[in-house]
Amino acid sequence: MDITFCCADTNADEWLPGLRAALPEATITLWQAGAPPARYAIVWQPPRQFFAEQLQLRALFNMGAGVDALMGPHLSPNTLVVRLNDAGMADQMAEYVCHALIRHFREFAAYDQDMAQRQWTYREPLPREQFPVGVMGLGALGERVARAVGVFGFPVRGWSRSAKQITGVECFSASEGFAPFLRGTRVLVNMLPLTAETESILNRSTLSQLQRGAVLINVARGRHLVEEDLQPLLDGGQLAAAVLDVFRQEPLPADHPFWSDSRITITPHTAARTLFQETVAQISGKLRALERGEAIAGVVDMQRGY
Ligand code: NDP
Ligand code: OXD
Repeated sequence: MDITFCCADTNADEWLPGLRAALPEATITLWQAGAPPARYAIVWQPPRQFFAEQLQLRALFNMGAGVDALMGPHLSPNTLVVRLNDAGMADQMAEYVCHALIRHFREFAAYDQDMAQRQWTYREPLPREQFPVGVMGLGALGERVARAVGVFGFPVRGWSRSAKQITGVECFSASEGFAPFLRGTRVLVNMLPLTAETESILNRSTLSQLQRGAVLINVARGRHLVEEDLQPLLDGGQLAAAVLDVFRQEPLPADHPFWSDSRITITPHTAARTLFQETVAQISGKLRALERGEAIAGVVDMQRGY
């Protein structure tokens, strides 16, 4: 089994020994331009030249959950694209979203300001029924997030492409379910994959349908949000705050207006990181299953784009 490894922003000195230890029967090499064609690849945002040269791949393993950076006509139709399924990311997403939600609900930003001025100020508890949380995307990560939010007693709603039943979550689906889902949501969490259907789905029109004083938590992809629509919605009070982990341009440019807006919390695409042990175990297990001719989870449907 020959495997080429081509992962941007990834420490190959750590990953290659880990993968070789998990797959001693394989030959695993760091991809470089002109390398011979391999049967399998492990990638994260590979350059176009990689696709131009690696034309005989049986399967391409993405080192993340989102495959948007891989999609396009450069992919051979004979290559399976396999994404990470959870691999330790669902718990991280649940932590991130619950933190952002509770920080807003319990007004911790206001307490930070009070503390800076040595002020001892009580704030009245807010009724949690007034903070229904809506999770867009109920897949490997979104379902975990929805369940985690439910533990704190917030009303939870979810929206997905196909109809779902999840205990404790009011589920909506497809385009006809979108408007009722938005209407009853105050805290909107985006956990969708980026596809032709979901690009720019967070915009003036959709965000205006949320309950007034809404909060946006975008932990999926920057291209889901029409960035220029955000600050006018905050100015008008339709949105009270936004917590953004992902941006159209990453790193977020130093002169971007979001940096200086105290209503917007920015983190550097870190909501759920690819974890070494879980990822090595998942990819090596799937590679072996494929070699045995077994079906594996996480194969991307190229028509749907996720
Ligand atoms: P999944 O593929 O498991 O789940 C995707 C969910 O979105 C499914 O419920 C799917 O519906 C739903 N969906 C897709 N298209 C539509 C649509 N047009 N309308 C309504 N619902 C739709 O993905 P994951 O949960 O594993 O990951 C989600 C995304 O999170 C990734 O694609 C990635 O972009 C992002 N991510 C961000 C990270 C970060 O650190 N910020 C880290 C990891 C991932 P159905 O169930 O019916 O198919
Ligand atoms: C992913 C990511 O898609 O880290 O896994 O964004």
